[in-house]
Amino acid sequence: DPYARDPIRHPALKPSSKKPFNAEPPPTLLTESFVTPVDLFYVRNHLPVPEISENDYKLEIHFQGKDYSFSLDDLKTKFEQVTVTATVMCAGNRRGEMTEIKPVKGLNWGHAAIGNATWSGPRLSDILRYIGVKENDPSIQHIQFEGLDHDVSNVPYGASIPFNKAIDPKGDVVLAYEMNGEVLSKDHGFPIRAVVPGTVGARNVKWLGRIIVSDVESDSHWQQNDYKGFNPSVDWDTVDFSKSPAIQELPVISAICSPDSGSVVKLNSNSSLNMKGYAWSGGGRRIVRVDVTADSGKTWHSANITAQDSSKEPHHWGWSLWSIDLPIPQGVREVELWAKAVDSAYNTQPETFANIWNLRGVLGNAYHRIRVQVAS
Ligand code: MTE
Ligand code: MO
Repeated sequence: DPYARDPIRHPALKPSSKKPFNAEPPPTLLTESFVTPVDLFYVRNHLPVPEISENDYKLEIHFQGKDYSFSLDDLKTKFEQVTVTATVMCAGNRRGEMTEIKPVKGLNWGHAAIGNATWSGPRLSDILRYIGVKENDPSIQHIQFEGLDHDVSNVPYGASIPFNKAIDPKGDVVLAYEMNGEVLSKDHGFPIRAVVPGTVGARNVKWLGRIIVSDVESDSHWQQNDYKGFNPSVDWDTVDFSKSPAIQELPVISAICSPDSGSVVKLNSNSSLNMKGYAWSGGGRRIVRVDVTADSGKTWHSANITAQDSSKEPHHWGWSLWSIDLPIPQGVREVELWAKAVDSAYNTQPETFANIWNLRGVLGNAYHRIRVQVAS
């Protein structure tokens, strides 16, 4: 069993698959802290967790026919060390809601396949410059990453990001060896992970083993034939993966984490209900507003942003937490609560999943709607 040496996980993580391990925490725990605790951070593995010894670890970089190699010590001492606050989210977060429209292919995620952390290590842009990569070199278009995890035929997990993102010091791509100030855990990529802020989880390659400076995207399955969006009418007979770009920046999203969907809630004495959630947007766009309604949009209220870091858009990589005491009409027994966020480019979320449905169930960012019963 290639999964026999996988790490022990926190019992609160709810698996949608055990081998490989994929799990998310209960949504109500997500809004308890701005920085998601490591052991409650969702896990999305495609393959067994690789065994890597710190002393033998080498990061290989391939550039113009040459291979460069860095030990963990090199990465920790040769370059300026930075700490970046960044949210990582799976493209399939909230897939379960999309499935209610029509089945899709993919793990059945709820709305907690997202987490916010601080990541520390050297900047990728500094390392690339160190080996002689020039920012204006027209022959370089993509930076490819390979993980040290591989399938039974020895094919590693792989992905790539645009060169512009990688070489831009303000792009804040970090080769992290620490998460929330602790040594990176096995599930989250020990000893080194590429953290690509503002970019879909799939490109934040864990157990980073090799970087390839290239004119083309990664040819991996995950870059070419997965993690792409499609027209809602495209099905498995008509889909052509070569026609859609690989997802990089993610669109604006929000979700209600408390109360729990389907729960029985008690109103405050002034007939209001406390609601909490997260909101985030890709590409370094900050959340500027979260709107909520208890009457299907007749009346919208703006929630209070309760936690957000001070970095400025378009380099704002962390999520925002929000909270509101929302007035609930008197005498109501059941109420539907909706939330939608607005980012610093005034992008907002689509109303429903019906018109953004896609066969892989990715990019599910419609208004979040939950129903709760009101206790008498
Ligand atoms: N990196 C490697 N090497 N192998 C993987 O399976 N999964 C990717 C990405 N990086 C993956 C990987 C996907 S799809 C996501 S959503 C994130 O890691 C999940 O990161 P996490 O497990 O730290 O939350
Ligand atoms: Mo993912």
